[in-house]
Amino acid sequence: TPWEYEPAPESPDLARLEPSYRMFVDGEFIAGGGEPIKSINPATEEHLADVSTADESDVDTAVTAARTAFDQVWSKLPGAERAKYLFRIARLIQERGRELAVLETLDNGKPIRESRDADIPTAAAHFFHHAGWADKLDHAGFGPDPRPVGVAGQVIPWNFPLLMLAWKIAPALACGNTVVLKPAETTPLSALVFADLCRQAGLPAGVVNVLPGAGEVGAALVAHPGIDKVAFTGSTEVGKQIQRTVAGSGKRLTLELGGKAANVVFDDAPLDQAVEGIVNGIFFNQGHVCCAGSRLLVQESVAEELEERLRARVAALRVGDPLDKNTDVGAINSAEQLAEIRDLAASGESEGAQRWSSPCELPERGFFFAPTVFSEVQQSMRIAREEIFGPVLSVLTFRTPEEAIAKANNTPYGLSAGVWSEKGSRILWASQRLRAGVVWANTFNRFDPAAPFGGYQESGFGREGGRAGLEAYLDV
Ligand code: TXE
Repeated sequence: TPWEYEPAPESPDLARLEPSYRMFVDGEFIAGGGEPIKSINPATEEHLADVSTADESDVDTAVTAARTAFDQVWSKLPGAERAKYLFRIARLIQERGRELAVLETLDNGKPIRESRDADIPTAAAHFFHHAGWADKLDHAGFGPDPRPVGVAGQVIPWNFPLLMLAWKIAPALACGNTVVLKPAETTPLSALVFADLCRQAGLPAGVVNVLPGAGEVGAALVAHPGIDKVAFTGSTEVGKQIQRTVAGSGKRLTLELGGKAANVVFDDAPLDQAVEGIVNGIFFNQGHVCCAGSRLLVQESVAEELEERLRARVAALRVGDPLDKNTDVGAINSAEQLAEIRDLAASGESEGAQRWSSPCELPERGFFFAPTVFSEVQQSMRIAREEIFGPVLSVLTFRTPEEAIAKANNTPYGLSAGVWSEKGSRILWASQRLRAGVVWANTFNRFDPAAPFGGYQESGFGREGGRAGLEAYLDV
């Protein structure tokens, strides 16, 4: 593929960590008026860098810069010219892939193998994919004279900092919009290196602005009257608040929120392959994944066998130093998130589910949680209903395919699902009945920039990726 690149090194020096980082507005790195963030490494609790944050007046300055860049430069460029910048950005993500991968791992806690092989290359792939759209919008059937919406205010979470940025910024720029982006407070660093990379690509000033800060900065951005389109990925609770804020304002909105995906294993499934998919589904990125397969639904006749193989596999996962390229499960991103995971796991025990945790040894410092599997889970339990956003799997069983579908759909969410079976007819039957934006068959957590991603119900609305993803950034 065009986005392969050399592996990242193990040395943290290559992250080129600066002692302090400033926000990026109108093509310049400037100090913000907010209280600086002390960014820490969740795997060691060591201080990584100080990060300047925005206040309300900085939000205003950034939105004004984005508006000027939109009116005077970016919306006037032919699509083929915008494409060149997107290609350049994609290439620079590859070229600076080692630096970005190490930085992402330091700031987020995810294993270097994942940032190196998944986050960074997929972010580059997103820019390549959208570069290809920029000069074809007139011919892609969007309707007459498709035009950019204007200035996009984008708020992203901490689980895939650079990748979520790519999902948001690449389609916005391809369609001719300009952007003010707020990264999550615990993971602002890769977004600021990305800003540097935009400068390196010669992107005109004001086209991309990055404002680090806490939720209030996001709230001020979303509410700013100069924003035409809001894109948010994060918790369902904040998504609902944002929906109320923008109601009646005429702003366009897309929301990508939480999930509680069912991974459904039928009795004819290839069990070893399913075990790999279940492990990937819930332990990839420490389970900090909105589409994580957090509910395993397994047909009763194979449940015992599957659970036995699953525990043996989970016990072999290497948990610990995220910079070690052999690590499978890294650090939980923050002390707050760790406390939430512990709380939900404790509720599982007190509500009567059987808890099994991997006998792995956890590092003494840093935020770690042993991969955990709950069996004998009932649908009414919190661990079966609430998003845990951590390395915790809830196992439920079913007897008939109809019961599997009913249980899988018994959730207020609807982001993703998995089906495991040797029978194509059964997979099609199930995928037509599962109420989820993405259904994976005999695999899990596979992403492609050409495939639209997004959910139903409380998982939000709107799609990111592919042609459907561009609709959010175009007026016809
Ligand atoms: O999310 P928040 P948090 C879920 C997951 C997790 C829980 C809490 O279950 O345990 O949410 O995580 C910004 N207006 N997901 O607290 O607060 C915030 O600064 C505008 C699922 O981290 O939603 C950050 O940049 N913005 C999810 C971003 O919103 C606001 C990924 C997300 O933070 C804001 C993350 C406000 N009022 C968490 N308040 C997924 N879908 O993948 C906060 N923010």
